[in-house]
This record gives sequence, C-alpha cells and structure tokens, in this order.
Amino acid sequence: MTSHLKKVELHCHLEGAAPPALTAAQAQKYGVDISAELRDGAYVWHDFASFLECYDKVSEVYRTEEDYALLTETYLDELAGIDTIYSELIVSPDHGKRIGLGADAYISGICEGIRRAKEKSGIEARLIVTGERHFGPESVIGAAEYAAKAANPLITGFNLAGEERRGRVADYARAFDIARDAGLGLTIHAGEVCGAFSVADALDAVRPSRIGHGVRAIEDLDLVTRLADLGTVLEICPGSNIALGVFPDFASHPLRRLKEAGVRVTISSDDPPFFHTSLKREYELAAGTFGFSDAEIDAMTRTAIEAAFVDDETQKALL
Ligand code: ES4
Ligand code: ZN
Repeated sequence: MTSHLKKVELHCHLEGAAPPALTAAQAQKYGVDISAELRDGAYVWHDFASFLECYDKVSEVYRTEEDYALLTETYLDELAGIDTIYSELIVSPDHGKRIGLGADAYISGICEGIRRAKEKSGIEARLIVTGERHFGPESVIGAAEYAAKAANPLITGFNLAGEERRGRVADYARAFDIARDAGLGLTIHAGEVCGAFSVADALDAVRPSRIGHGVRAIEDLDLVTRLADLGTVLEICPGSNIALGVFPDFASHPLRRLKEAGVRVTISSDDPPFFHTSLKREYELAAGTFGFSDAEIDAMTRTAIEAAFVDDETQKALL
C-alpha cells in the first residue's frame, strides 16, 4: 500500500453489487419480470427480510457463466477506478444452483471476471464462499463442503450470511469446522440484525478472525473488550447499517466508539446499489461524517490487508 489512500474491501456480496442498469438488461434478456424489485433504476425493499428476498430475485437474472464473468468484471473495474487494490467478494454457490447454473460454472464465471479485471488494472480479488442461513443448515454445510473440495486458489474464505434471526451460530458450527480444516479464512455475519449475543455466539462457537458487521457488540461493553483483546477484525459497512435501520443515523453509528475501544475496524460497502452506497462513498463518510484523518483511514486499510484471506506473498505486495 505504498501510495496514499488506496482502498481495500473485505465485505461485498457479488450479487449485491449488481448495477441496476445491468440487472434491468439481464431481466429483459431473459424475459423475467422484476418490476416489483427494480423500479426507476433502484432496488425496492423495505426491511431486512424484504431486502433478502429482493437480493435473491435479482440474483435470478444472472444465469450463465458469462453473466457472472460480466458482473464480476464490471464491479472490479468500478473498484479499480476508485484506486481499490484488493477486494474480497462474498459469493454463494447456492445462488448458482438455484438458477440451474451449478456451483462450478458459477465460480468459474466469477474467476474469469477476476482474470479480466486484473489484466486491465492489476486489481487483486479473492472469493469468500458463503452459506445463507435462510437456506438452512444443510445447505450451509453443502457450501462449506463445496468450498473445501473446490481447491480453487481464489477461494480463500468461508462466511455465513442471510437471515441472522434464523437459528444460532452453533447450529452452523460443523460447516465452519469443514472450512477451517480446508485452511479457509473464517468470517461470520453477526451483530447486524441481532444484538450483541449474536457476536458472542460467533466467538463462542467458531472464533472467526473476522466478523461481518459486529456493530451491535456496542450494546455489551464487556464484549467490545473481548473483541479488542482477541484482535477480531470487524468488517463494518456504515451505509448498509443506516439503510437497513440498524442505527437511526450516522451520529449514533458506533464505528468511532469501537475503534477508540481498541477494536480492529475496517470499512466496506456490503451491497452497494441496494443501500445507495459505494466503496468510494464509505471512504468519504469515514473522512467527512466520522471525521477520521487520512492517516486513520490508511490505518484501517492496512488493517484490512493484514486481515485479508490471501497468501503471504500477495499480502506483502499490497502492504
Ligand atoms: C446481506 Cl447486509 C446482509 N446481511 C446478511 N446477509 C446478506 N446477504 C447479502 N447482504
Ligand atoms: Zn454482508
């Protein structure tokens, strides 16, 4: 990270990054009616459950290997255009299966998109395979088994996303054992829709090196201390949190308080067009709304590189 204010993203759902215009073109190509989910160039949802439904519906218009190559290339090109040097994309083989593409073709399309983008700009990207809580514990185990067996050098992590109110983290512990045994980095969505207990659950049942969001840990100051002591890295997505109503406004968002308590924080965009944000805007919010200095923002980017699920050689080149 030799030059100043380069960007790194650890937490972005690939289908959640789909530009509305591309989704509209895809829907037209396949004759799918998504007028309930995409209106006037914006995705339509009103709460977390309807957001997840909208996300699943939008995913249905990406159907072929080439559709996924194009989606991936488009997003990574956009990131490279704002000085992003590294991106971890959260991908869900179950979404590939749901549209009959199959997990292998889904992943291979995405890898082709990474290759094309890297050829143009040099941007590095890795994949975090995710299970979705709302597809059930069996499908989450299937996703972990897939990630473990794929032995694809670009698949470097395993995640748990989806409906956080469905079950407890311990119900998915077996999936994380499989992923851990395969040498994958582990991260879990927790403390976003559910409270601090969900973050404690993740630490107790899995002890991942990173947590997606984790922001509601702020409701339990002993837990905040535990996160700081463990060095757990939080993938914080402020724009997503405000859009979903996790906090009413940026003034009450705990990013600064978590950082000041010694928690290792990083910033990401989550599902940028769904939440009317972008990685560029998240970095601008960090500087403007949260008032972090350039040095503090660079330190968060460095934390993200240190926490990245990437081989040592690539990591050194990023630093
Ligand atoms: C997600 Cl913001 C969020 N939380 C949980 N699961 C998700 N999948 C896509 N975006
Ligand atoms: Zn997420």
